[in-house]
Amino acid sequence: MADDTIKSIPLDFTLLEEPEMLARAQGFNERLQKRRTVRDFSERPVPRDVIEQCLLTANSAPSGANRQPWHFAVVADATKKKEIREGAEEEEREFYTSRAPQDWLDALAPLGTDAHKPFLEKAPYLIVIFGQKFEVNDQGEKLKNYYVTESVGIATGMLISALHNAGLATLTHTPAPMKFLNKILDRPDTERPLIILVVGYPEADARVPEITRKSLHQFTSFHDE
Ligand code: IYR
Repeated sequence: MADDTIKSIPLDFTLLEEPEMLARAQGFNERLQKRRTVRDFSERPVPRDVIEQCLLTANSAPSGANRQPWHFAVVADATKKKEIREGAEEEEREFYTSRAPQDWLDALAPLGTDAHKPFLEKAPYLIVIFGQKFEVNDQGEKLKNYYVTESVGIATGMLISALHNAGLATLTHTPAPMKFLNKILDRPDTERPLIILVVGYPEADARVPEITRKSLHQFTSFHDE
C-alpha cells in the first residue's frame, strides 16, 4: 500500500492450481444450483450454532467504507413470530386485494403466492435483516453509512448461500411496507427492515414451482477480445 500511515497486515491468500480452481468453481455451482426458495417449512428445530456460523459468514461481506451497515434480528420466539405473521399478513392482504397492479399479480401467479403466510410461525427461525442508514459511534455521534442497500444485499446473498451450504432451506420474504418490524423487534428508526429470511428444514413433501434459469449467454456478455 502506498500510504504507510494506513495500518495493514499481509493478505492471507492461497494460489490454487487451475484444475483445482475449476473443480471448486464447478462444485460450488452444483451445490448452489440446488438452492430453491421454499415455502413449506417443517417445525423441526435448527441448531442455533449453525445459524450463528452462517451469520458470521454474512458479516464477512464487503460493505461501503467497511461500516457493516446491517443488523440481523434472529427470531425463534413463538409470540414474536406470531406478531410478525399478523403484521405481514395484514400488509399482504392489502397488497393482494388492492395495492398490487394486475401485471404484478400476473407475474406472481405461477408462484402460487397469496396473503396467507403460515411459514412465518411454522419455520424455526425468522432472520429479519435491517439496513442501518446511520451508525452511532462511541462518542454518540451519528455517522452516515454508504451503499447501505448494496452492502446489505451482498451480506444477505452470502447468508442465503451459507445457510444452503449448511443444509437449510430459506425463503426471502418482503412484505411491504415493513416498518411494523421495527416496533415488534424494538429496533431504532435509523434502521430500515429490508428482508425477512425464513429459515428451516423443508417439509418432507415440500414442492416448488417448476422454473428455469437463464443460460450463461442470456445473462452475461464477455468483453474479452
Ligand atoms: N410480498 C408478497 C408478494 C411477492 C412479491 C414478489 I416480487 C415475489 O417474488 C413473491 C411474492 C408475498 O410475499 O406474497
